[in-house]
Amino acid sequence: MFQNGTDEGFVNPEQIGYVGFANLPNQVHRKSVKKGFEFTLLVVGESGLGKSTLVNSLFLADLYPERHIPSASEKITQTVKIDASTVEIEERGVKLRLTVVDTPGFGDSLNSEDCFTPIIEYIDEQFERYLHDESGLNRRHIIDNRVHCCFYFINPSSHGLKPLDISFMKAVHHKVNIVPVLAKADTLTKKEVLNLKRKIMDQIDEYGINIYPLPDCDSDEDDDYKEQCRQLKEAVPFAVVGSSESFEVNGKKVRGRRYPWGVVEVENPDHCDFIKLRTMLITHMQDLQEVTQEIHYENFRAEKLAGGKVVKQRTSRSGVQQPEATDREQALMEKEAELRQMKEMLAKMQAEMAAQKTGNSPVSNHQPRQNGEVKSQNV
Ligand SMILES: Nc1nc2c(ncn2[C@@H]2O[C@H](COP(=O)(O)OP(=O)(O)OP(=O)(O)O)[C@@H](O)[C@H]2O)c(=O)[nH]1
Ligand SMILES: [Mg+2]
Repeated sequence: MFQNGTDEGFVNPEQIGYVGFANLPNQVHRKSVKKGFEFTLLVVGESGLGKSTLVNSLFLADLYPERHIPSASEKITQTVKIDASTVEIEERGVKLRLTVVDTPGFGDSLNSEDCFTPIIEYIDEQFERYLHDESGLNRRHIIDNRVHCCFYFINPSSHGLKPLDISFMKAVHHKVNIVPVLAKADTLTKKEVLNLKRKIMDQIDEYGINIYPLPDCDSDEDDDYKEQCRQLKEAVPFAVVGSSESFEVNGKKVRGRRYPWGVVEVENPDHCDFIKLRTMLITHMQDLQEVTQEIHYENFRAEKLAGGKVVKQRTSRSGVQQPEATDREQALMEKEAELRQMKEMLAKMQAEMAAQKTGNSPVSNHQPRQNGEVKSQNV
């Protein structure tokens, strides 16, 4: 049997045929369940690493079993533009509006940073639109298209991260939750996967790249959940295999890749981390949304309020700490406090004047004014 996994005994917590987001109500209160979840996933990386194939295997094809699945002859073609597809799905009464944003892979162009500029612009545009809608009148029905998670695909045939991988991740790590993915894991042996994973994590540390930190689970969670969290953390970067074809293995139809020596099964946790990646996304969907709102969006908003001036970026959540106020926000808050004080003073003075006219003072701590003069305040 072809084995390429990194951890044995990982149990898919969901039933076959379900994506698993029906468990989301456990993560949030009822109001958002009624409204439904909005989630956007972005896939980025070098060209030909299997991004389009993976997102198709991950959600889109699975969600519509009755939908036409392309045969080998109509395979996924090279992605040439940023392509967002949205599906609205309902599982056991829970609604999810899922947008998958597929991007053209980085090519071999000399000025490679050019190829990721449109992706960064896309992320910023979604923040911009949200900020605009949030400051508008109809704030109840804002559609959240902000990018909540970015799968970054790493080439399995390089000996770790390339300079382009590092510069892309550093350019966006304060804008989006990065989840690194080791592409085409079927091209590596089990030992090679482990070594490459270690190397990539070392480089992520060394270059100060902030990837999405999978949250720790509470001590009162059950042991199975704790074990699942541990295995998910250990699997980063997730070594994945994608395929748009299905084969029959032991009488069961499975999505996979056929080799002369056997079939690599996409959804077999012993073969790759595909199921772990999907479980991670579902289990931490709520957290990914919160980090997007509290850190990445706040960074964007702070920078906007500072008039484009670069402000100190927050890259992680520390407890319940509120985002740092920028100089401009601070100045605004001080002005507001000043204004409030002046209004109070004015009201007090008017009350005193009225009391003097009627000859009785309503203010117990009334102080006689010098020369009976009231200075006008410039509010
Ligand atoms: N061995 C192997 N091949 C894969 C895997 N996933 C996809 N492929 C193949 O790799 C080729 C490129 O796949 P795509 O999904 O188009 O790659 P992409 O990253 O979307 O490429 P661009 O759109 O150019 O960025 C296709 O021939 C796929 O069949 C995988 O996990 N393992
Ligand atoms: Mg593609």
